[in-house]
Amino acid sequence: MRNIFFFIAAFIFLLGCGGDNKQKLNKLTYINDCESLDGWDNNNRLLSTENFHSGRYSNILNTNNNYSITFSKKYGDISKKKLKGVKVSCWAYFLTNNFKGKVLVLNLDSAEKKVFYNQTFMDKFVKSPRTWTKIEEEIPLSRKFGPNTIFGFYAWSTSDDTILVDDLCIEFIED
Ligand SMILES: [Ca+2]
Repeated sequence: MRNIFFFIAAFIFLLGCGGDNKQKLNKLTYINDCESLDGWDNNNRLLSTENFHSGRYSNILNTNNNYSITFSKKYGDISKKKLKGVKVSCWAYFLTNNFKGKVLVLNLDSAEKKVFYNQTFMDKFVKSPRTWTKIEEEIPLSRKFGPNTIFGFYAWSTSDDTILVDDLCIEFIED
């Protein structure tokens, strides 16, 4: 019976960010539930054990810690195909009624310059404080990028109010 539960858990994990897109069954989805930060930049990131969406940890954003754990990976190490878009998501927990000033950032850099930047504003999604809310946006990419382009993804706070984020996910959608 235990094996069945493991199989179901593994299958749910493979589905990625949620939904039924076949793309999520390959290695184009990167998720961090804040339980293990191996492979993600975790410089001085604050973790909360008091409130979380999954497991036992979430990531605290406040005045002194403006950035969440950060995904950073070279395009050539993600896919050899042209991308038609990227879906970013996380779960967020606001402690106050001020929903402004918190964003998910998708940032693409080449060696020479910034090549693409998108902010997903959390206040479009959050309806009430002290409840976990899913923040999600599919960002179309119309141009081609070189294999050395770095895809960066993180949550960013530009206001003083403390929030928690958990289950950060970035999914690459091939053309
Ligand atoms: Ca978690």
